[in-house]
Amino acid sequence: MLTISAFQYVPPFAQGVVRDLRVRWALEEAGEPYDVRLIGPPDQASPEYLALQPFGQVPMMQDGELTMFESGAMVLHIAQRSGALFPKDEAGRARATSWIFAAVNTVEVPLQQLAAIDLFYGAEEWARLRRPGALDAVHKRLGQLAAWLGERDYLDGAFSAGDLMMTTVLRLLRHTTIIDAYPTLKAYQARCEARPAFRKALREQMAAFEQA
Ligand SMILES: N[C@@H](CCC(=O)N[C@@H](CS)C(=O)NCC(=O)O)C(=O)O
Repeated sequence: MLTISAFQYVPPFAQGVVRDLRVRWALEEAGEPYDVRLIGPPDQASPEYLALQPFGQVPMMQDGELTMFESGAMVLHIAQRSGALFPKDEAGRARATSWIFAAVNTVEVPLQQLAAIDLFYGAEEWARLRRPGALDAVHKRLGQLAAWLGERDYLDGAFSAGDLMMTTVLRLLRHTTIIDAYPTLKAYQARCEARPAFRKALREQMAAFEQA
């Protein structure tokens, strides 16, 4: 059976946003069962794990002979072969791929920078000085995303892997109320997170932390 890696434990601020959530969600949407290999810091630094995930991060995914890293690549892989998360037509699939990359490359970067300032470096002087600029960068991207979304329910037609990735990226702001300034984005995030596959993926990630 397909296996993904996830952390045995993370502090509460990270619970529910660790990036294996994306892959779990995609697998739930695709109806693919999976095993989870729970790891901790010693595993991350081990030669055995580094041979599977070059950066010692989670998630890693093993599917038969295939080993993958990078959550965006995994979600794309699952979407391509299941059909559950991708439109049927070639152009629609290409556009959904654009949204996967937009989520991880264009939107996640500023949101992650703000989250790091707030959650890891809040007490540092440089973080206090940098935060206004980082916040502006977040508002710029959210404003553009909200403008694109308009009155649509999803980014491009029906729910796709692009929406899945974008929703998990928006979750990086959950320690703030920033999303409240964008009611359509907030409703979009809630709409995607209401999907049974998301609820199940989140429950599964949290279950490991509760056990730990
Ligand atoms: N671009 C990678 C990022 C993975 C990542 O940042 N994973 C975090 C958990 S959410 C991690 O393993 N952090 C520990 C580390 O970087 O050492 C992906 O999307 O898979």
